[in-house]
Amino acid sequence: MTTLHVYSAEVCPYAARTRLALMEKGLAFEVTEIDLRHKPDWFPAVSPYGKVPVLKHGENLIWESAIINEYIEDTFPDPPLLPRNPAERARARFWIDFANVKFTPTWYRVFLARDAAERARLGAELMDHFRFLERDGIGRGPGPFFMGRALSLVDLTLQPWFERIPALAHYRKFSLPDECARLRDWMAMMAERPFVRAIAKPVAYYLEGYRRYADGSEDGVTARELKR
Ligand SMILES: N[C@@H](CCC(=O)N[C@@H](CS)C(=O)NCC(=O)O)C(=O)O
Repeated sequence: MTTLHVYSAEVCPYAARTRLALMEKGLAFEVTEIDLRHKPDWFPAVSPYGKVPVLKHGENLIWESAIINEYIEDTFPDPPLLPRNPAERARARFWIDFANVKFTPTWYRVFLARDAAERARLGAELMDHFRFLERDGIGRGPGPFFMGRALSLVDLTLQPWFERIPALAHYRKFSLPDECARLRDWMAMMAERPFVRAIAKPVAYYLEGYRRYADGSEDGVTARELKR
């Protein structure tokens, strides 16, 4: 079988998406951990944006976590991680887009904002994103997953940020809104999945990781994403 190799960083929630998708598919893969503050000289040849994750499948290099996960789904269709029905499949892709275009950018901006009023505004925006995920996302279907009874790429796309909510609460005093009961149940259920547990880090690890964003000492390697 052609080798699967992930260029990853333990700290990176985007790389977690890829590792989770591969594990949920039951695929064996190798990992190269990239030190994002001291990237190896050869890294630009592997990653044109200079980011993790990158998936190498044989001679194919695939970039960008959402595209990588679609590639994994296309190449290894079983077990399916997207609905078969085209309308449902499109809806799953919408939530993945929402995660990338709305949810995660606001998340990082809340950490990066230096001005208190701006932080409050962005925090309120993030709370609205949570409510939207609750009301129009997971709350629309029978659960327990975003797309209903089966785990999908939507769950794997969002879960890494929910695991990091303790850092949001610690540094910015925002958390999952009380009324997001379905999301709260989903978050607890996802946290118990064996592959999520296999790569989860203790809260102290995330607090240390987000300290640099929160105190303004550095823009943070993930937050460079906002400046693309
Ligand atoms: N849109 C990218 C974002 C990946 C990303 O921002 N990765 C960060 C780490 S979490 C990174 O590699 N940063 C290195 C840099 O920007 O120099 C994806 O979905 O894969």
